[in-house]
Amino acid sequence: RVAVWALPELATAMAMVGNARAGLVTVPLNPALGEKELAHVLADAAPRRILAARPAAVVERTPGVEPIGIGGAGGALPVVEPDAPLLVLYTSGTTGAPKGAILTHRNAASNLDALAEAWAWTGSDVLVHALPLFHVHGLVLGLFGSLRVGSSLRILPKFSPEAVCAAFDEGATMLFAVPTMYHRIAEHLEAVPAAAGGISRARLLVSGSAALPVREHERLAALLGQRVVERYGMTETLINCAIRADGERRAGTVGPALAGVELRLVDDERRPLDAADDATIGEIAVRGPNVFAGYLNRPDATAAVLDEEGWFYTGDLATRAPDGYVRIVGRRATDLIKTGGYKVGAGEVEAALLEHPAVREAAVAGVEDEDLGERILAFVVPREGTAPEAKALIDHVAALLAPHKRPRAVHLVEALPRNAMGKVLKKALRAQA
Ligand code: MCA
Ligand code: AMP
Repeated sequence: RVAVWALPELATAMAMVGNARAGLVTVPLNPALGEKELAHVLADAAPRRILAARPAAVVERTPGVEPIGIGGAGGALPVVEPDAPLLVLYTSGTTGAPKGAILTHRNAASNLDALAEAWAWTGSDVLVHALPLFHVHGLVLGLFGSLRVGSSLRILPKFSPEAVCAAFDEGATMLFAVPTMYHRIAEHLEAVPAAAGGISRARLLVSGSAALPVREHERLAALLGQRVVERYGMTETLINCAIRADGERRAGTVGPALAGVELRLVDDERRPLDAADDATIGEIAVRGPNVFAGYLNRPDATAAVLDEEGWFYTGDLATRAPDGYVRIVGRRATDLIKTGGYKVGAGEVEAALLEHPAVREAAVAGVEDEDLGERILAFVVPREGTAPEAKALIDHVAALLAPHKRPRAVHLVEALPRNAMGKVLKKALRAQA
């Protein structure tokens, strides 16, 4: 395994492609990762090298493994087996530190070929995205997808609606973005209607990583004169469902299962539900060449989500229409938060807060947010004689984990509401917020 300091730069793409061709496994590192999370990833993945565009700038952050620069080198390439690992991508769970999902060459190749077919994605496309290169959306779909299909790619190092619109004025044809980005694009187009010229002629605008609310769909359709298509995926499974370029663009749905992906709804005992009535709710289970090879060093966690027949249990709750269109209605774990398209476990933020000397107890919950989908809130019982400032606690989490995991607000409380078993009542906290 070789880690790559995943700055949005050409050198990062070179390093990851080079690793893949050489049969090495890339562990992308979010350059904004806090010290605690970075230490966890380095200890868990134990990379032999860290490749960085500017190694001198990160050497102090990676004790134990010296970062080295990225450069060209010749040499014969080995034959890489399809089931060889390609990536280890860290993803949050409800409790504990993030787990490394192992994705293989076959996972990526099969999924990208199915997506290219569904979206009529070809070498004449110019894809634009401003997504980070350390998660599936920006890395596998955006970067590897463009390279596999042969389309051009414009990576915007920092998202802004202006930069996205400018890319379309200059000939981009496709956009991959999270709902927060679409929300900000809509705000921008309402303020500056003339900016819609290029983007309204886009061939395909794709949203994913979190639900795009129906009202946002309609608002975008009115502003752009075309509908955004949604697709649904997960780090462990890549993309499971997608609305096709030539399919019906039904707001609030993520389309049918992608070619090659078997999908079913199951009940609480994981028994298949036959219903395809757009009403019966079950957990989504998937099977196919898209399903990952397991979590690194975590056979227990792998066994909890992947059964012996190869079915992966997503934790997402959905209905299915007679024509196979899937509508996601919620998720099983209330302690998983999706904010700006990033998955954050409430438990990891609580653990980080508890490391602050002024924190006696902490509870974290996600509440609905127009821009981020969900906003992270923290409820803290301070230690006696202390009155920690919200900003200090927020910065503490940003420094230990990553800025996107920081609470957006902290409420100091005298006690946390608990049930008879002593479990914190997150619903009561949300209501209080
Ligand atoms: C603010 N900042 C701070 C602090 N407060 N930094 C340190 N400490 C603090 N206390 C900084 C942030 O680092 C950032 O800096 C800036 O202030 C703005 O912060 P924020 O508001 O958090 O960011 P944003 O600009 O609002 O980001 C919105 C975003 C982002 C661009 C939509 O959330 C994003 O890129 N989301 C994509 C997530 C994604 O790719 N998910 C895919 C997962 P600076 O601006 O300098 O950085 S894969 C997946 O889910 C599956 C497979 C799927 O289906 O796709
Ligand atoms: P991650 O662990 O970051 O890979 O996030 C995967 C999760 O994001 C899924 O399990 C879903 O809960 C959510 N997700 C991804 N795409 C969509 C979508 N189009 N609609 C609703 N939820 C989505």
